[in-house]
Amino acid sequence: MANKRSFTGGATVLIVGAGPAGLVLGNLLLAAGIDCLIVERADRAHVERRARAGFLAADTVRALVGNGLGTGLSARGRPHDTCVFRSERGEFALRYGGLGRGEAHTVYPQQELVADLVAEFLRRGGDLRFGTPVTEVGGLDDDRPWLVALDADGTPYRLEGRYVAGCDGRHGVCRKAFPAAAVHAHRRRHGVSWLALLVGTPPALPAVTYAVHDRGFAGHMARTASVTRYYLQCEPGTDPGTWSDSAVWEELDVRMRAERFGPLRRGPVLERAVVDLESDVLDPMQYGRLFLAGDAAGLISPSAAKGANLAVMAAETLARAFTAALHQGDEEPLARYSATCLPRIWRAQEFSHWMIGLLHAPPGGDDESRFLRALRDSRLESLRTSPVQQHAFADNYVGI
Ligand code: FAS
Repeated sequence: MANKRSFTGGATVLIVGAGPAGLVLGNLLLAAGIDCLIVERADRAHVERRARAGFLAADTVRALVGNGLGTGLSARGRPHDTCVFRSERGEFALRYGGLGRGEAHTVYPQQELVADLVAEFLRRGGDLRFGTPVTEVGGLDDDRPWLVALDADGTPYRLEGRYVAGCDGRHGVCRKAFPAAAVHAHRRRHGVSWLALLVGTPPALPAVTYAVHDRGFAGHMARTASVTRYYLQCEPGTDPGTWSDSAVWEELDVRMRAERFGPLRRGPVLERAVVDLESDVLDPMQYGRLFLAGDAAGLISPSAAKGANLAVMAAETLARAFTAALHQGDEEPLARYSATCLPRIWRAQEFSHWMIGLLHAPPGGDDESRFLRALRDSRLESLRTSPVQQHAFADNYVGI
């Protein structure tokens, strides 16, 4: 517990984490005239440079543009309405933008969105404390929850508020503040790992391209006019440093079948990291005066590009609930926060799980592996041929 000297006030809503969830929440609360502050352990440059997602769903774009947070993405975001699937059988393009709800994605790198949200939060007069790790969250059953943060020279100080919003990601301090008996964590390791690559070349292909191959999955996703995201399925536990640039391009050529469908644009690999595909969902997403949003409330595999979109959905839902409680004294939306978000989170989890089955199957020669590969190919074939499947795909791929 921090000593008396370091108590320095607080705000009505204390937000931990300056990712998409925390920043969207903070901006919406300020717009509603609710004072809040954001504490972020990393420095501003790191937060604004961290490359992650890049596909914003139509609901997310509406929420951002509708709340005055879409200037950057409206100016520099690019519409995306088609994805391509490649396998031994050939290649097909699915223009999902004309199916289902008839909506498309917007390609806009998460780090650019985060930079826009930081600038807008500060322009709205927000208090955003970078380089300020939170070490403890407490008082959740009282009416003045608090958190302990470390200032620039590591001195702990305490902040108090009416509510705490835990937007500090999967490994943050907030989800750990939930008493074990108060929450159920649904978890799944999918047994699949991806080498996540950022390369310094313009996108080689006009659309997201998913390549199914017996050597493992490969994927191509645009990010900006000069940077492209690639994924290569790899062995769990792989050291990304063992993949040289030339090894990366040779393997991408094989799995993307460049010989058959055309060359990829080679260039320097800017970033490489291994992502183990795993998912978890915390239920409920709230305990006492602490409310979780984004990855803090649940992790979703990047197989269907839902992570950042779910973060914005939860932040918008939480902002509305805080506003109802603080402006109208209506606590119902807050009480129903988890019940409002969880069905959408599970729907996204279900689709992400389906995508993992669509894109991966074990390579082995045993009966089970051959059976799972045949299932994967049949799923792909019905997506290629069945209008019902295509509409369902479009609805889930863009919708939340
Ligand atoms: P974030 O993790 O973005 O933000 C949490 C913030 O809390 C961070 O800034 C962190 O520094 C801060 N924090 C943590 N602990 C703290 C503490 N104790 N005190 C103060 N601050 C603290 N999704 C896709 O859809 N497509 C992708 O291609 C994709 N790629 C990804 C690649 C990687 C490597 C990762 C990790 C995720 C990727 N995701 C992707 C998912 C990603 O987009 C997340 O879903 C999204 O960042 C979630 O946003 P937030 O919940 O705001 O959490």
